[in-house]
Amino acid sequence: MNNYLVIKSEVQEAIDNNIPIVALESTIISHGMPFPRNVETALSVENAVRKEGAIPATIAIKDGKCFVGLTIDEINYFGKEPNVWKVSLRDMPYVISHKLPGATTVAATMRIASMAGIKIFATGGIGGVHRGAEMNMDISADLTEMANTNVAVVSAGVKSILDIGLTLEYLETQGIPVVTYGQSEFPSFYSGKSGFISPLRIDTADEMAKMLKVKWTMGLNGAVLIANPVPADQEVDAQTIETHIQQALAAAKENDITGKKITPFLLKHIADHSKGESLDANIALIHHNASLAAKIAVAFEKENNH
Ligand code: PSU
Ligand code: MN
Repeated sequence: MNNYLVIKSEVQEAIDNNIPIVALESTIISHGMPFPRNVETALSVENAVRKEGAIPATIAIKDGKCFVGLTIDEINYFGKEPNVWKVSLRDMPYVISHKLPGATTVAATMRIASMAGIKIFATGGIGGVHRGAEMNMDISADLTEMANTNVAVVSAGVKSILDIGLTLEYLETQGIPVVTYGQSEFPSFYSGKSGFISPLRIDTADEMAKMLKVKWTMGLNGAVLIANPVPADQEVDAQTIETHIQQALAAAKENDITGKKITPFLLKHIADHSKGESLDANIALIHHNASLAAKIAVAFEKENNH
């Protein structure tokens, strides 16, 4: 396995010395945001992790290897290069054996983070059960990966391009604890509200760390999905977003967009049609999630090593 992992020296040093680490994904850079804001965001999100006392490890695939921790040049490359694959679990062996450049989704990032021994991961939004899944069977591998891999995922909840209710049901079936930070309602990415009560609520990073320790010490394998509501002053009005989502879904149908292309297509459509406010909210909430993930990583390290 080590033949396929390249761990940046700063990250390796952190692993060796029990310094908290936060994994970050790269699909958001290559397929989730336009250049140059994708690169600016990837770099400033790394700084948000550092500010809380943890080391960032952005993960991507290149030259037949999984990179854990990227240089500024590499982040620039994944932000600019037009032919980067969106790599979920099923794409990993092909992209690696063909030495293609690949940006990793939540599922693939979790798996690679876990191979490197990293337990805490921050992202913007996860994949989930799509609207109409009872017909199209479109359920993200992010969810099945969370059932198996011991990495805590901090996100801003589930975007309403997905079916939030079905996604919560699926997470329950897979035995994945869903914990909202600091409020009782489960958030929906652009908005702190969703209309769904969160299955669990925790108000401090210390309590999150304690719960992670119990889960994994007991051999209860899999992720914890930690939902961190977008800061109130960055929320996008739910009705406005719903209108954009309806239009994006209609455009996807018209253009026959399905499979792995659908999530990036919907995100781009919404960003292009919302005068940038959805992109601003997206960037704000990723910083917010990275900070919380770093606080949890610091608390988790204390829980385990003191
Ligand atoms: N949702 C977002 N932003 C994203 C993604 C999802 O709000 O960037 C990306 C993540 O990388 C996630 C992936 O893991 O899309 C899910 O894709 P799919 O539904 O094809 O599994
Ligand atoms: Mn899908």
